[in-house]
Amino acid sequence: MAHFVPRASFSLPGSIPKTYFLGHHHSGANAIKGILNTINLVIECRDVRLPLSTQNPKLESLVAGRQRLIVYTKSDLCTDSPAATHTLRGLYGADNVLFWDKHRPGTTGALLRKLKNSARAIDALTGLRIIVVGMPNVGKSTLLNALRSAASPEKKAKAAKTGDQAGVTRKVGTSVRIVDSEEKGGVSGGIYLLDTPGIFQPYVEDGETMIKVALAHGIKKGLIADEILVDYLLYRMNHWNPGLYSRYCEPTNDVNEFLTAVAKRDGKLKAGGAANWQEAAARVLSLWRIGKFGRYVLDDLSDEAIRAHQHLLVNPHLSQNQAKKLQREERRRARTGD
Ligand SMILES: Nc1nc2c(ncn2[C@@H]2O[C@H](COP(=O)(O)OP(=O)(O)OP(=O)(O)O)[C@@H](O)[C@H]2O)c(=O)[nH]1
Ligand SMILES: [Mg+2]
Repeated sequence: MAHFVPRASFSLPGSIPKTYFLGHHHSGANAIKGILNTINLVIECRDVRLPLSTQNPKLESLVAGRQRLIVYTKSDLCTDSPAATHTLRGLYGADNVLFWDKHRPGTTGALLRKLKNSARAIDALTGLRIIVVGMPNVGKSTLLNALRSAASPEKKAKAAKTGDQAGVTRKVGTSVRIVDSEEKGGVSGGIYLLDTPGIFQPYVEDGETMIKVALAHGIKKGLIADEILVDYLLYRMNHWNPGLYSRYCEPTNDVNEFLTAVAKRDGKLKAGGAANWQEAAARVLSLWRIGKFGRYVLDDLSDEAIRAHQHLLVNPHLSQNQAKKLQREERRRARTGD
């Protein structure tokens, strides 16, 4: 077999939206702003596969100067990028960062211990009031439920609704008691957590970021066609390790060839036996989302890329007016469905 050469770059289709800032993101951001002065600690959740792309400049300015803990969620999905955790800890300081995985109770326990320490440090009669913020679908509500049931195993019912799509939580929740007050064996005043709706960024700087966020279900399904997402994933897999999909086909840069192989192997066929690319694409994406095509960080975490990202957070390419115009167009598109 000839030596396989992956594509050097991914050519972005022109149709990729650059904004997904919807009405409930706007009202959610205002609601968060309105209650921040009653809050002692901000937990900001970011998807560990997208540590930079799920850092939201809008939230950044909202919570600036507040005590903050960054929780990188879904760490079960980035085990193939071991250096990433080291880099991210280094960026913020190990004490301000935690890697969380809903399947590993130890990670929830570590977070709970941190929160109890913070509660003891402030020793307020009103307890420690925490708000959980982040981009859509990063796992905020799942984290709240996990903390609550770790602290009170007898509470079996979920306090917050969760689901693998953007926009499950629509409003700032009522505060949920995670840890009881001192007289019930907890910490002074107790620990309370407020869930919030995922807030999208006013706009993203490039189409590739939007594709990455779409892969992780951070925007509405279907906004970017599944076939485009699979093509991008194929491009990335070819750089990580083309063997990731060897059960389907030889290394290829041709998404149609890949999808045809998946369709044949996994029975995603139309009547008559032709490959159903749409169903094959959906299959590939759902397998990737459970780690079956590698558990890699999608963002570039080189020093240079991190510096460029931090620069853009402070100096965005688009003016506020240009961003607002894009948002208006996007809202109109969402309303009219075109
Ligand atoms: N693999 C994995 N999946 C997770 C983890 N945490 C959350 N999820 C999944 O991610 C999806 C989104 O979780 P939610 O808790 O609803 O996310 P959210 O941030 O509250 O989303 P919005 O309310 O839509 O903003 C769900 O399918 C969760 O099961 C994790 O640690 N690992
Ligand atoms: Mg939620």
